[in-house]
Amino acid sequence: MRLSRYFLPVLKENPSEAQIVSHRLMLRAGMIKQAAAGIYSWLPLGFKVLRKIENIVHEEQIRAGHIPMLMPTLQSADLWRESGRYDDYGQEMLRIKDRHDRDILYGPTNEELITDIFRGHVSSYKDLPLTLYHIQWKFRDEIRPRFGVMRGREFLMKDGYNFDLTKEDALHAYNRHLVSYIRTYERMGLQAIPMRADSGPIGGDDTHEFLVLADTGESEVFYDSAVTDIRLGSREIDYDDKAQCQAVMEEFTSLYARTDETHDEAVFQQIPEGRRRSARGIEVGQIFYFGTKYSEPMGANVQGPDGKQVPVHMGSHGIGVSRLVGAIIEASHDDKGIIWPEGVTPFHCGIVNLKQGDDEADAACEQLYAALTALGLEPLYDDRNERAGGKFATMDLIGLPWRITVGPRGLKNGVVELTSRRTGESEELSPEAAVRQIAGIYGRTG
Ligand code: 5CA
Repeated sequence: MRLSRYFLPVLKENPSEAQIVSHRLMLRAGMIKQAAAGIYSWLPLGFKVLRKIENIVHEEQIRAGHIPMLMPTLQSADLWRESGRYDDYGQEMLRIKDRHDRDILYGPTNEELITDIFRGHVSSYKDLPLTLYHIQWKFRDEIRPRFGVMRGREFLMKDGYNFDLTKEDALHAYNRHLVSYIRTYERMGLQAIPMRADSGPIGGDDTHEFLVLADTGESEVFYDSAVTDIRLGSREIDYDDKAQCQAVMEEFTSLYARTDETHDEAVFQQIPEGRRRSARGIEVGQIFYFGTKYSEPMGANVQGPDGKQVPVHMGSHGIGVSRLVGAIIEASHDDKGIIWPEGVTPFHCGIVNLKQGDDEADAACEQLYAALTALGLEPLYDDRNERAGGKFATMDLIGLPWRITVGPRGLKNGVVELTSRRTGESEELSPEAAVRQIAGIYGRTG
């Protein structure tokens, strides 16, 4: 993409309505624009990051054996009456009447709808286990939408639902989700710690929230500092291997880590004093096991091996896809702007032409652009007639992890400059070597 043809409405001034850094930077970098309270348009740069996050979520869900699909945003109230949640859900649910005076609602979550799909099509234990998921917009009429996409009213969520014959199988699904979620967050450059939490309106006893530690987080959390040393890394996971998934789950959840809802001061005090931490965190996901809470009232039964009808054991599992954009920025920025982790960056690198209109500089930039594109990479080429300072400031603000700077002086010596956004360190090297280095960073080979 060439910046002269792109739509990147960056703001020079700090928007006054933004209270936290991610909201401020998303507005300044031209990623989002508020459409109404808690409702946002995703401008091209923001949309690109959102799609990258979605893709990682899809890849890791499919790797774990879960099946993608798509359910609508609008749902019939009748299904929610069956589960008993239509009256329970309260004012967070946006209720609408259609022209025939029928009650519909904008889905805040999908337990009822997926259970209806399941009961309409599955009748035997032989079709289990089954985990279906989708990535779809949700609406919750939050009392206080705030912090931009972090607490929106309309927000994008990945929600998945497992159907199993037994509690034991359903707990394997729980563990599978826990492991796949950690892997998902690590690919985005995030450490999200699973913490024991409260299940709220979804229900059930077993639930973990995934929290990214950040001072601006809305949740109060308590944990043993040793929990922050655990990483999944590049280990091989066999998602069909119950024992392995359980072992990883236990590794990540045995140390004390809880949100304030489940915090137990007496247990907390047993941790060695130097390791006791209380902090704030951003909730980027939550997993639940709730057994037959929906299958029983809604009649989602299967025939078991003994011929008897039994309600299926279920759980649901959510990732805050749009909230993650803000969470990543909270975890990765400096006073100049965003610093994207390579896994989610909207463009792989920037190309800054210090002297637009100079034949040699223009030609060198075009060649870099073509070489990177040929490797399947997406560079953002700042080809505007702007001062170098302005170009650097834009690149720093939008946070591409790598920048190649091209100018007549360097080209005389056959070099361009490759700069890391994270460290600020620069290196002079030939254009070909710069392309090779960037290709290596993103695992592309020519
Ligand atoms: N049905 C279950 C799991 S699919 C469910 O709805 N879980 S949830 O309520 O915990 O939501 C899942 C994730 O969505 C949360 O962890 C959070 O990251 C994100 N989320 C929830 N509410 C909002 C909101 N108002 N704005 C942005 N993200 C939100």
